[in-house]
Amino acid sequence: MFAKLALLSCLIVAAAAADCGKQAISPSNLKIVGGVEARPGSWPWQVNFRQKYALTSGSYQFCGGSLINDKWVVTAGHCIGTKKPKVENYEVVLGAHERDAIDSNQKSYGVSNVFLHENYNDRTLDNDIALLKLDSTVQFTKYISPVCLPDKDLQSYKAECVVTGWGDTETSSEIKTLQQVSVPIIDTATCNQLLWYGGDITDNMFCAGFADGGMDSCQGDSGGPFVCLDSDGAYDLAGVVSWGYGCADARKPGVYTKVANYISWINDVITNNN
Ligand code: 4AZ
Repeated sequence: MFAKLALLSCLIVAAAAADCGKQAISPSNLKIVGGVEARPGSWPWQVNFRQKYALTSGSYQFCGGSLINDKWVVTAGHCIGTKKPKVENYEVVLGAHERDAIDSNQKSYGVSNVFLHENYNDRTLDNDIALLKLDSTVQFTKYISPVCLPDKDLQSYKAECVVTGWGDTETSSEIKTLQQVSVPIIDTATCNQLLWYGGDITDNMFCAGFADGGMDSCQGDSGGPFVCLDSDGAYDLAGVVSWGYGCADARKPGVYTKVANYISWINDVITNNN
């Protein structure tokens, strides 16, 4: 986090949706300018996506993700990449606040299967989305619970949206607690202007941030949640941290995968592989 200053599937989704997007621990004030440390447990769908070291024991956080039900995580396609992933090297930690330290509220899961979007393009980052199936069922706690999938257009979110992660910060790359920053959605016509992204923003992406920069997601936040408060008081996973030119630079806001375009893809993968 950069702080510069089908029927069955319908039933499954409905069951998840009833209890999604609400935290037992309310987040700290989002109106603070700049990224701040999150209140521990206040983003209970945040996934600490880790890879095991090849030669020594242990693992390192390389991406984020979002828990969407008791078995499935949404992340970015580029966190997986186009080479066949070695699922045995992945680790999904839920309920974490410190990036690396282990505390009593967190739980670690293995990944049994990975589903990269069939049309993921690693050059344009179009369709930058993937699903992870966990190797066992998640028990929800005060610190671990799922986010809702979006059921509306981006423009209809009235409240501010928030991005969370353990990615790089300007002040120090050594901030190791979960950070949050509130960034507004920028319309794609603006974001595709010549001095901005000059047409690289597809209909499967959206931009969020400020014309002058200053607040943004950054390297290491990829795959993580961009959530917006719905009128029903629950958070929806509007975006997945995808890419950007640098971090927090003027006219180069963060770019996010538009999750609303993938609802039937997500439901199909889950229904066919549960
Ligand atoms: C990355 O490399 C990355 N400023 C993530 C987000 C942004 C840029 C880069 C957005 O993972």
